[in-house]
Amino acid sequence: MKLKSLTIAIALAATSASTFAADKEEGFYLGAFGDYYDASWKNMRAQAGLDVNESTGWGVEAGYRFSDYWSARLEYADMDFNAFDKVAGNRNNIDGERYGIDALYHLDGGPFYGLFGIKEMDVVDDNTFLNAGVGYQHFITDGLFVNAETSVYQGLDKGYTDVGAKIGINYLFGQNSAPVEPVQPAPDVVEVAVAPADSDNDNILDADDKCPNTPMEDAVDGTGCTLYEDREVTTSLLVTFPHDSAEVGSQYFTDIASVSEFLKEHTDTTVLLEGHASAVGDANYNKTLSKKRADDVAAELVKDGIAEDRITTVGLGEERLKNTANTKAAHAENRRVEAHVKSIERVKVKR
Ligand SMILES: [Ca+2]
Ligand SMILES: [Ca+2]
Repeated sequence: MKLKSLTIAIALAATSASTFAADKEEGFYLGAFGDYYDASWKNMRAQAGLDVNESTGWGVEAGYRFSDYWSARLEYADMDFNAFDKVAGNRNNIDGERYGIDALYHLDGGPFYGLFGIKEMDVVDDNTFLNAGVGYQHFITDGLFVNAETSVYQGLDKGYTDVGAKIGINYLFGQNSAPVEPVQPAPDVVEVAVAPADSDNDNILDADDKCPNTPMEDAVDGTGCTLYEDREVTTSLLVTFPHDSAEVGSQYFTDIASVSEFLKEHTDTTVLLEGHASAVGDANYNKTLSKKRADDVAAELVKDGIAEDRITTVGLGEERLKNTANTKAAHAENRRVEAHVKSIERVKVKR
């Protein structure tokens, strides 16, 4: 039952929530332990009729930790076997000793370890054993640690196969007790693949687009900006007059107002008003009359708010007859003021 208790103790130690103080520095250690050994040696030859059973005891060990992974130790155990003398028919205790050497391998440098060793056991007579086992260490401070382990022992001289267990307390010398700065893990950089955006859908990616938010209907250039083209825009005016008159009929005011609008819209333009007369009458008189007709139309433009310096008037008299026939209709056609205004507009190219 003692073995069972020790096995439970090992299991408890192994499931301890405490973590092993990792990265132990190399160093010398000393320990003491409680020992249990389950022998079932029947009729020992050195003393016929003697059965040797389990032992409890204590021991000491001295070891050296070479690295995170490897330790070696010397062990001495003072054992106290329970024996039954079948000849005398009585039970008694028999002292024993165990001493030897073990090598320990610490899994991942952590709290669990495997061990193997060779032992000499002196109970009634000497026997040599090879042993192998597993154990667990728990560091209470940088140096102080407890451990629990169990081993299987195989006798080399006789066919004994036994099981033993130990619980110990130890001190590992030479540990640096300075607190170790926790190393903060570098934050993970999350790389998200993003399709290149074309926010205004003009087929020029945002990275190359110098004009964001281009209207959908506009054609764009290679930099994503609206394309423009030059377009000629024109307006014209024809005002006719009664015979020998320079008075502008009110029916033309709307046409004149639309020319004014054009001039206001295209501020870089000027207007040339050409006054004409029919061939009826004196040519010089007609020239003066035609000039007066042009000036009167100009006055209407000025009334509309057009600056005088944008207006030029010329009287061409009967020099450029529109209709050379000598009829009443032809004469009426020739009594006129003409204007043609053109401008270049920059207009958007549509997609
Ligand atoms: Ca774009
Ligand atoms: Ca754009």
